[in-house]
Amino acid sequence: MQTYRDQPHRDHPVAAEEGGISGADWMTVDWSQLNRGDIDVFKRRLYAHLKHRLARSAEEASLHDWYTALAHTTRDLLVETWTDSQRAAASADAKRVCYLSLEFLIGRSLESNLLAVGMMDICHAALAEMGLDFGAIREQEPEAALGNGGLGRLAACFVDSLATLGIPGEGYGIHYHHGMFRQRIEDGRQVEVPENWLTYGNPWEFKRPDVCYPVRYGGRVEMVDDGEGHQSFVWIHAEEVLAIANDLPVPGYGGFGASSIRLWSARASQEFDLQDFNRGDYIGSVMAAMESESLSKVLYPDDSTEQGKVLRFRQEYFFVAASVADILHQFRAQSGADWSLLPEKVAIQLNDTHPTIAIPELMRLLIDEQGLGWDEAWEISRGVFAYTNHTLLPEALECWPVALFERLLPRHLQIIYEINRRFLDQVRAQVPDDADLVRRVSLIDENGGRRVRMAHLAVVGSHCVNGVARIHTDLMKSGLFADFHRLYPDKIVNRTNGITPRRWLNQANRPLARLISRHVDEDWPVNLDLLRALLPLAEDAGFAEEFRRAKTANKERFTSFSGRTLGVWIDPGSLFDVQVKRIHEYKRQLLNVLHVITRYNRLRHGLTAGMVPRTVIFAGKAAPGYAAAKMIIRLIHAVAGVVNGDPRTRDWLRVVFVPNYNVSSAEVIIPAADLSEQISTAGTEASGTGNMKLALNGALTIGTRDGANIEIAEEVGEENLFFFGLTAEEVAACRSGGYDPMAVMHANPELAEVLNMIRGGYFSPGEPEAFRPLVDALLYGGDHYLLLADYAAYVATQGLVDAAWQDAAGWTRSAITTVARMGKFSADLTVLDYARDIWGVKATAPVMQDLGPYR
Ligand code: 26V
Repeated sequence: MQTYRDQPHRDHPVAAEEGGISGADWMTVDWSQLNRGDIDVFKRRLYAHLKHRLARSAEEASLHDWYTALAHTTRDLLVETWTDSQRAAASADAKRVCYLSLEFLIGRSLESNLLAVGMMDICHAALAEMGLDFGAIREQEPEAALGNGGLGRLAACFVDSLATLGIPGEGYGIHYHHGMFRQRIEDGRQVEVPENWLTYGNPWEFKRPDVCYPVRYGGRVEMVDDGEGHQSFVWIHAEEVLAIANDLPVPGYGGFGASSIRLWSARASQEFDLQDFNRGDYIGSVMAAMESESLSKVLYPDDSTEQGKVLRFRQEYFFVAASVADILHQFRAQSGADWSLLPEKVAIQLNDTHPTIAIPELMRLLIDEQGLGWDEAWEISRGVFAYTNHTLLPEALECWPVALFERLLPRHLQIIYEINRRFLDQVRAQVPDDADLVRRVSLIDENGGRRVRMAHLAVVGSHCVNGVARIHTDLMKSGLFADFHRLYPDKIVNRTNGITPRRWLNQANRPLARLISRHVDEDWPVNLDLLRALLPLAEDAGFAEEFRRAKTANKERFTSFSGRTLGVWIDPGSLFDVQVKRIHEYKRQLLNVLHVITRYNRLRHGLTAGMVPRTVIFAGKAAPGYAAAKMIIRLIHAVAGVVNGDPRTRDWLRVVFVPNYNVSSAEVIIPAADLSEQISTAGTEASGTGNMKLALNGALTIGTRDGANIEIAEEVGEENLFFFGLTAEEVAACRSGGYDPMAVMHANPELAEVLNMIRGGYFSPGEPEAFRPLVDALLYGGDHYLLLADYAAYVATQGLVDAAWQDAAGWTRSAITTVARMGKFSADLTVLDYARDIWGVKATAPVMQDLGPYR
């Protein structure tokens, strides 16, 4: 069997030109072995871009100019593999997957692309000879922050895996002009600032003005009778916008495969908006054009409700209509017009319900434009679509008002009604005399204003529905989708999330990656299970020492980052206790704060026995309209102010909030973590992926039995992490069994003291009431996420963490064991599982035929 290493490394243009090192492996290569010719060609290309693209000399060039030139030099290196792999997929006539996602949280691309094409060492050598600092140049790249958090980052990891595995397919999304807002902290409060990642252009993308589709809205539907009893429907639209493609190449690791992300930007449709619609009203027509272009202007933050967000609804249809049109266009070019073959050639994955309108859109195109009958169109459509659910929280489930559909997508509403009519007939036939079941599963929610339940449409219109961790999938079956599970017992399956080891270990954690590569088969970034070879080394004192040194190097890097950017001094010898994720009540950052204050009180009262110095690190954004989350950020800053300023405690306890959490800061924070906080109320975090990133970087987890934490524990062993608190079943029982948070407080004097301090203004002396609503929500608002119920267990378990930390050798043994056993969470394996059973597509990269014990 051929493996990755048996293959000659793909020739890069650089190497081909000079006949140089075509097989350079940046991980193991000795710098003295680098080919002189390759370094020189790299330099020449860099200068050429600087001169011809930017019209700058080396003397004049700013760091940003160097970044742009370097990005173009790198892009040249990956473009050949990219176009080759697209051509190969087309000529093989292979089935491909289209991953539809409103979010792709890509982060920066320079370093990951250089690593993927195996040119990092050449680049370092060239820059060093030119007197340039790669680290400083890298910092010039703005983040492609086209996502909110885990869901968007998952999409980016999956495309990375598609590329590395050589699976034909790509991502489809929106080319937002403004990505995720930047978070600034002023007076301890979050302030949102618009993000402008495109100010200087994006050197990675290829604009495709020729790949362009009209997207229509509004108007009315007319029925046409052909006189022979055959009726059809014509949608007379009122508005039109153009969707223009922008392609981002995504190179696979090792230079074999490649994938892409096609992002649509909105352009006004000239003839419609500027001539017919607004004839004679020049200013008005330009305004109308601006309005249509606003469609791709900004990413919506995960806010508390989607209700009434007309622009968001328009965005969803905009990218879906363009993507489905593009998919059909490519199918037709490749396979002709036998639409029954569509499911053999294309799989469309719906990343959450955001792209669910693709189901009625495909039905509309097949029936209204291609003349297929309903049954045939429905069979094709169900064969193509699969849906991933990412949350059980009721407030996050999309329900769009019927009135909005009537106004903007009248034909789609008709089709949804027809899907619903046929589906409910089938339900009545399958389960007679259960009117309540019909009400519960209907695609239309009739309570209050009528609304379309997008999740129900996604379930009915897909051949497969998946959850993102085992417990989440089980809860989908027993809770949110229980009725559907009874109706379609085989439809709901689990696909536990994964992360790309390329970015999250090989790139982000160079000290550990280098150490691993010295002891483990160098293919580990494409076969993460190879890390199991580290297991015997967990007992090796010499290796443990090197492992600790790698961790210390990462902690020092974080310390200098936080010193530089925040002016906060931290002791790299202290235990780095890290909670980085979106701020949300269900994730319970507030529970972490309750522990910090408890610890602070013990220190103030001289109860230091068994305690170790800790630095508690937070980072995360709150949705702009989410008052409680914003107040939690303010509280963290207030507590940090008191704790960090207290000479009695400052050597024992520090609190740091890193502003503007994003992919790039995650790459610095995560490798530095000793302890990973995964403390959501059991049953609320669908999976989590930060939990995987932190464990893969050698942090031990303190967490609840929630999401993927459960499967992480199964892999690394419960003895190597710290579980605490109520299980999902106990949470359900507690909520329905007269939970009394006030009684919990009265029974625990330490907890009472903490709550009184927050409530009484101890951390906000100038504004004593500032944080009262947070405590009142716990004591009088029912404490929906059961912070007080889990408090005592959490604090006690944090004590166990201190004790474990004092046994440095034991801690390191657990950390090494954790890293060694995280192979299951490579996104490659997750994507292969989707590919095999849900998409029916095949990987072509040779390395992935050898997958170790998992496959
Ligand atoms: C959105 C909203 C918006 C309204 C306020 C409440 C709320 C709560 C959660 C969400 C997130 C919805 C979808 C999502 O991002 N899910 C995340 O998906 C990740 C990838 O599968 C997974 O690891 C996270 O556990 C899950 O929260």
